[in-house]
Amino acid sequence: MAEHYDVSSTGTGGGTLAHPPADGVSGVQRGSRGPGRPPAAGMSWVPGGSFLMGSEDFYPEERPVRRVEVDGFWMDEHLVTVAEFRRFVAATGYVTVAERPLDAAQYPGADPALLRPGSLVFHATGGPVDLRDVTQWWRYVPGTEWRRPLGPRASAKGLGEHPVTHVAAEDAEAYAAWAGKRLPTEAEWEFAARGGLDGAVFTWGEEFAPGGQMMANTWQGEFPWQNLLADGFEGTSPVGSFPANGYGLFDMAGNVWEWTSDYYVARPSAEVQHACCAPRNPRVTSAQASLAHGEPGAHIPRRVTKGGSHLCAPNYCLRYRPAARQPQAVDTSTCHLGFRCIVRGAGGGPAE
Ligand SMILES: [Ca+2]
Repeated sequence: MAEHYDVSSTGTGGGTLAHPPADGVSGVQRGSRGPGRPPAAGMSWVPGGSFLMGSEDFYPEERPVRRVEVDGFWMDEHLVTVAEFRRFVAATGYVTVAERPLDAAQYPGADPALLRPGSLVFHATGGPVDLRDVTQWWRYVPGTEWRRPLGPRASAKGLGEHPVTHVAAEDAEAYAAWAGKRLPTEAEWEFAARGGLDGAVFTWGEEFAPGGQMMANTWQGEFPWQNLLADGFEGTSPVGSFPANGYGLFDMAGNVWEWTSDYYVARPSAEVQHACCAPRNPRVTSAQASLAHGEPGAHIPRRVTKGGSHLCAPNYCLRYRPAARQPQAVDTSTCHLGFRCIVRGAGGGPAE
């Protein structure tokens, strides 16, 4: 599992949401209708432009704020749903990573009873626990996969319009290829999530719940035991249950984390940080650079995931923000990680 930071240890404090004033929204073209018709139903045009990527105010891996430029692209308005993923599997016979037999050699020291196909499921604890020990609330549950996201014995009825979960990076890539789409880079994802509000803390502005309105499916209360459900959802929520952002995109914060195509590095490269002009369509393509040396599973490359989830709470993981990012081993699937796709505009974009 990816590491987490306690907000209080970063010196910001859970209540510190003020952000330095954005220096304008240069290059952002809000309300652009896009170049012609969408390439597929349910996609919004994200106009591209330059923006301030990252944040100085929360976790170290989001720093430094730097100006970055991306070209325009079409993006799925909502997360890929269970129903959509079902159509992909029906058409292709695709088998996800969580359904495949495990190679014991890849998991030295693992309990043989757990070396069966499955995925990670969250279990709330009975009370406060040591937040450094993720095994208190994450369990590998054999038999869990996208059709049975809550475990093999739990009902999956009524989840068709929820985001698909328990998908590893290659599952998301396979779906995207079938749909004629791509996964976004981290920069594309973050630009899209900001919805034209350059430098804002949240995808909708500076306040967590403006006028008392909940804007995303997150965790209210003390993680991982006290879920106050102020937003009405304990686990995932049907896509589009909360207002869209400035580019017409739903759930760009909360609900489930989203895979990107970039490998994870803790800091932007020196070229990106010190470029004379805003880097255009930056990406990280080195799997080697993403390895977490000295940690369990260090041989498995990690991708950037974005957006936070229904398990993100201020006391543990205040990551339902566009700048937030988290590494995830490419073969890992969980109950709070899904994806959405993009189609790059005629103007280009990063080479694949
Ligand atoms: Ca919630």
